[in-house]
Amino acid sequence: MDIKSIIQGIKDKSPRAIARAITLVENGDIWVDELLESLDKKSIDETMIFGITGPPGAGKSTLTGKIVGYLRSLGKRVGVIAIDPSSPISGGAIHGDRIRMMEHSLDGDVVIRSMATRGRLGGLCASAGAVCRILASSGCNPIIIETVGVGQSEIDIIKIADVTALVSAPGLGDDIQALKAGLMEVADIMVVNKADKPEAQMLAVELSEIARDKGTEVILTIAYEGKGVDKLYHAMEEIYKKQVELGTKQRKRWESRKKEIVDWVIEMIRPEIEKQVDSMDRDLDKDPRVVANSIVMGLKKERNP
Ligand SMILES: Nc1nc2c(ncn2[C@@H]2O[C@H](COP(=O)(O)OP(=O)(O)O)[C@@H](O)[C@H]2O)c(=O)[nH]1
Ligand SMILES: [Mg+2]
Repeated sequence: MDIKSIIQGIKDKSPRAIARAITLVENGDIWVDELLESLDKKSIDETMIFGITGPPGAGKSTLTGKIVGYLRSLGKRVGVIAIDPSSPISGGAIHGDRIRMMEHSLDGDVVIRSMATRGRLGGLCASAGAVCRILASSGCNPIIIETVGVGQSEIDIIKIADVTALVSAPGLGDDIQALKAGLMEVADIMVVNKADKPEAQMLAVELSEIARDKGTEVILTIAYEGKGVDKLYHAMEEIYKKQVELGTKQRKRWESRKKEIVDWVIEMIRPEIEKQVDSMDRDLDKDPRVVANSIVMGLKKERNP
């Protein structure tokens, strides 16, 4: 497939063209800039990007699957980006997530892409941004990004989203503490899933107290029964619309773009630096920070000789 037919294929919603385009982005192909520049700016601007995050086991994938089902019933074309947090060692792709998404796998209007973190989140954030724009250009609206939210670095990924739902559930133990500490800042909506369990009410009360100051809504769901899913979706859409009215959506997008630019620059420079460092022998007894500084000085000199 040549670049022209990939570009046309994205417009024509061809699954093969979309997959090829994403692979080009992930492999850093030389044609990628031409491809990304050709994308439909209006669609990119108008596509809603929703984030679903929270600790493992909270029910994010189940919820995402049900939201997709709901959106399909409304006739919408949906993109899903599932960030796989597994290490290269476990290699454990999101097998369970694939199964939960299976019912949508034959639906041409559900574009699902899993992305692995492979230990480097900067590169992933950059690629995920580009993947979002490809999906938006192929007519997906909304796009849902599902990611585990445990560390600060994972939180960065979810900042690509315009509106983020933080999913928790009873019985997850200490994860709730981490959730309170780190993830509250990115949550536009709090979801207490597994509302079929009696302890869910307590958790909802607890989270409502924390969420009250920010005015964040708390929504109860039973993901595997699809209960509360439409309510959650419409709450996210409402927040998006409000953000558009207030101009906060655009501001958020610019911030996210700035971050993506930095991530891309680092990704692009990284191989050259790695090559330099790899071929190094005599400086290895020096302090690593000192060596790093001399490499950076060298880069600056190259630019302003
Ligand atoms: N009791 C109960 N279990 C649920 C509910 N939603 C999901 N689960 C189960 O919780 C487990 C984790 O779900 P999953 O969607 O993989 O969570 P994720 O790790 O956050 O993506 C699975 O076994 C689901 O079947 C719910 O509403 N109630
Ligand atoms: Mg999952």
